[in-house]
Amino acid sequence: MTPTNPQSLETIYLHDYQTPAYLVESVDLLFQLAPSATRVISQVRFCRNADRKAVEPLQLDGEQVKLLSLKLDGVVLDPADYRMTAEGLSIAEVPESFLLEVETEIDPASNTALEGLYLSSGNFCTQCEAQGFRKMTYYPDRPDVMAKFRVRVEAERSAYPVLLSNGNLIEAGGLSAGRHFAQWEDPFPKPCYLFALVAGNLACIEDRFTTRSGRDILLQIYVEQRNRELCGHAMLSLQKSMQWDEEVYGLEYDLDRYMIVAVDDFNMGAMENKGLNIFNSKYVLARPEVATDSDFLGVEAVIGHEYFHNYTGNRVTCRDWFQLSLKEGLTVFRDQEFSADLNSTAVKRIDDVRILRQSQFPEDAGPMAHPVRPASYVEINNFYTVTVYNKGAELIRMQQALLGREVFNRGVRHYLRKHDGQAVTTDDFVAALEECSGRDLSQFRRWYAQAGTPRVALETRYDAARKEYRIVCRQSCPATPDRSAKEPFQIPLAIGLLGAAGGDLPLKLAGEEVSEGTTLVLDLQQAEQEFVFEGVAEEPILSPLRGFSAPVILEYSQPDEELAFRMAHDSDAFNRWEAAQQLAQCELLAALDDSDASPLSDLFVKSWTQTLGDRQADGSLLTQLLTLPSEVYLGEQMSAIDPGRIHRVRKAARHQLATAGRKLLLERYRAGRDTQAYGLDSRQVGKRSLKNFCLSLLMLLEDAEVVELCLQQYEFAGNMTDRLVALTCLTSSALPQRQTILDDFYQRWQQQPLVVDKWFTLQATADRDTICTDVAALLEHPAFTFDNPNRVRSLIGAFAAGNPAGFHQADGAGYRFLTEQILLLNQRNPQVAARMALPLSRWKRFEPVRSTFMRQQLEELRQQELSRDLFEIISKSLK
Ligand code: 7ML
Ligand code: ZN
Repeated sequence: MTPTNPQSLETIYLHDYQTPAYLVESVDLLFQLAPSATRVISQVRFCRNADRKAVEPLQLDGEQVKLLSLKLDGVVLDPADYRMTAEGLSIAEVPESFLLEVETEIDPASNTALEGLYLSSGNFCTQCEAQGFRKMTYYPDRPDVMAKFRVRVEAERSAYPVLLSNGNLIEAGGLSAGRHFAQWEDPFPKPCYLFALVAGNLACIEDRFTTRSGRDILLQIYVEQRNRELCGHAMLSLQKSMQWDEEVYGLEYDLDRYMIVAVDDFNMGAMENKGLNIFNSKYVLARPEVATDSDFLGVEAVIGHEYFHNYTGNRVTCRDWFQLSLKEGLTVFRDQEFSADLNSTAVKRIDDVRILRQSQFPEDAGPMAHPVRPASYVEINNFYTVTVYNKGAELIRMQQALLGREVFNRGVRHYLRKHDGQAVTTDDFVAALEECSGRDLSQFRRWYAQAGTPRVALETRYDAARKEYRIVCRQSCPATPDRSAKEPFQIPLAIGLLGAAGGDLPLKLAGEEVSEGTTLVLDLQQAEQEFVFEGVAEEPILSPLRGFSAPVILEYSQPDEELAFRMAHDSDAFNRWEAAQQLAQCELLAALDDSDASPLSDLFVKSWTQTLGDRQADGSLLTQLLTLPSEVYLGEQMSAIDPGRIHRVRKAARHQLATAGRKLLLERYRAGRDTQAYGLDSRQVGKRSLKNFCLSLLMLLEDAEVVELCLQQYEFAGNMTDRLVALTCLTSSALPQRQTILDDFYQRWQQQPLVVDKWFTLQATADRDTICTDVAALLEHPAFTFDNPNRVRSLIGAFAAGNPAGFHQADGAGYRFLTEQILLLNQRNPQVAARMALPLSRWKRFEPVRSTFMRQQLEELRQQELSRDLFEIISKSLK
C-alpha cells in the first residue's frame, strides 16, 4: 500500500492539463520474468514536443520499482543528474532527441494490488489502466503519449510455456538454462495503459474470422488447462462482435491475431489491451452446468465491450483521464446496442435503466457525484464509475436521439476517421457529430460538465374545443459537490399519445408537419418550454420519456387508471414496464406509512394478474413487467431511507401477489418447465426466466406443494440457471433441508471458483434475521480469501450492496462488519477496498439512527492510515 502522505493526496485538475513536453518515438521493452525479482529493461526514444521552444525537464512516472540503472544516449546518469520522488523521476536537462535506457526490478509475487505486473494462479499478467505501467518501469504514464512498442519476454520454459504481448509475434526461441523468449511487435502506436504481457502455462482455444475484405484473423482464447471446455460461448461472442462492428459501423479488425486471456484474479471486468485482452474469468468461462443465462449474457456483453474498444479507445484514445468517458461511455453504448440487437431491445433497455436508477442516480445525488467529464480527482481509479460509464453511454444515446440514427452513425464514423491514431477529448467527439450533422450541440455539452440528475416536471392540458394538447416542461437540477447553480440541459424527450382504443395517435406539433411514426422527440432546451399538439381528436393519454430517452427524473403524476392502461397497451414496451413500475411504486410508498398486510390495490393486482396471463408476450419481458421495483430503488424515493420498512412492505406485496396469483403462477411455472434440450435462444431464456420468477414468488408461501417443486427443481435441474434459483429460494427459507442442500451444492461445485462465488453470494443476500452472523461465519470458510477480488465481492460486496435489509440492520452490525473488512483490504488491494466503502458514503440519505451509525464507521475509517483510493472516498463522504 502507498501510505497517505500529503504529496500523494494532491488533487489533479482538468484545467491544469498541459501537452507532454517530450513525445516517444519507439519503445523497446525486455521482461526477464521471475516471480519475486523480474527485470524490466526499457529503451525509449524521446524527442521534444514540436510545440515546445524552451528546454523543459523530462518527467517520468514510476512507483514501487527499484531503479537499477539509468542511461541517456549510452551514458550512465549520475544520481545528481536527476531527481527522484515516490512518484517518479525527472531529468532536468535532456537533448532535443535521445535514447533513454532504464533498468528496474519489480516483485510480481507480492503484488496484491493487482496493478502492473502480478501473478494469478502462478501465471504472469498485467493490468495497466489507468496508471499501472508506472509500477513496472519509469515512463511518461499518460494516455496522450502514444508509441510503437516492441516487447521481448524471457522466462523459464517449463513453468511459462506461453509468452504473450501485444501485436504480432516476430520471433521465438530457446535460451540457456531452460529459459526461452518471444519477441512481439505492435504496429499501432498506443498509450502505455494498453500494454499487456502474459506468461504462463495456459491452454489455447483457436478459431478464425474472415473479415468482409477477406482477411483471415486468428482468434485465440487462453485459459488455465482445467477450463479449456468452457470457452465456446466466449469464442462465439467474439465472432459476433466482429461481425456486428463491421455491419453497423463498417469497422474491420486491424491485426492478424486477436487474443483473449482469462485470469481468476482481476480487479475489474476485463481490459482492452491492443490485440491481447485480459479478462476476469467470470466474463469468459461459461457452460450451462456452471453458468446462468445472465452469466452468458454478461460474457457476450463484455467480450463485445472489449472488442469494440479496438476502435473506440485504442485507435482513437483519450487525451487525459478526465476524458475517460470518451472511450467508456461510447463503448458501453456500443455494447448495449450490440446486446440489444442480438437479444431483446426492450429487455436490454429495462436492464440498463435499472442500473442507471439503482446506481447512477444515487451516485449523482451523493458525495461522490461528479460530471461525466470530471473536473478533478485525487485517485483516478475511483472514477471508473457508473457516471462515467453508464451516464456517459446515455449522453451518446441522447445525441443519437437528437440527430437520428443515420446521421449519428455517419458522425461516429467521421469521428473515428478524423481522429485515428490520436488522443482526444469528449469535446472532439461532439464536434465531429456537429460537423457531420450541421447541428449546434453547444448546449448539449453541458451534460458532460454538470453533475446531478435533472428533474423534468410535466403539466398537460387538453382543449377539446380546439383539439389541442399542451405539454409544459419545467427542468431543474439539484446542487452537487461540483457546483450549485446549473444551466438548463438540452433534453431529447421522446413522447407518444395514446387514444382510448389503445393505439397511438398521430402527432402534429403546432407549425410543423405531421411527424412520421408514433413517437416524437421533443427538443427541450429552456428551463420552461411549452409544446402544443394540433388536431388531437380525443383526450390522449401521454406516454412520456419513451425508451427512457434521457437520464432524468420525470415528475408527472398520472391517474392510476391511466398507468394501468399504459401497462397493458403502451406501444413502447419500455414504457409498459415503466407504467407498471410507477403504479407499484406509488402503492408501495403509500403503504410505508401504515402496517397493512396487503399493500397493493385491487386495480394493481388485477392488472398484474392480467400480465401474468399473457401467453403471447416474451418471457423475459413479462418477468420484467411483473417484477416490483427493487428495495434500493424504492428507498431512493424516500426522503430518509428506512431499509427495514421497505423490505417488509415489498415482501408483503410479493406475498400478496403470490397468494392472489397462486393458481396462475403454478400453471405458468409448470408450462415453463423444459421439454427440450437447453438452449440459449431468447425464447428459451425467456421461458426459464418467467418460470423461475413464478417459483420465487410461490416460495414465499412455503406450502408443501411448492416446496416440493422447488426441491425437485434443485435436484433435477439440467442447468445452473434453474439450480441456482431453486437454491436461492431455499436459502432464504427456514426449511429443515436448507443447510444440507447448501452443503450439497458446495460439495458438487467446489472445484469451480465462479460457482463457489455464487454460493457465497446467495448466502450473503439471503433474507434472514441472522444474516450478519451468517456472513461473518462465512469469512471463516476455507474457500474464502481476501486475495481474490471476485471472492471478496461475492461475499462482502454482495452483502453490502445486494442485501439492503441485512446490511442496514438497525443496530449497525452490518456497518461495523464492513468497516473491519475494508481495513483488512486497505492494505492488500486499495482499489477493491475503496469500492467496498461506497455503500457507507450514502449515510446522509438514511433515517437518523442508521445514518449516525454509518457516519461513525466513516469517522472510524478516517482515523486509520488509508490508501489514496480509500482516503478520497472517506474524506469526500464526510465533507
Ligand atoms: C464496463 C471495465 C473497467 C472498469 C472494463 C476497467 C474496461 C477498464 C476497462 C462494461 C463492460 C465490461 C467492463 C467494464 C468495466 C469498470 C468497468 N477499460 O474495458 O472499461
Ligand atoms: Zn471499457
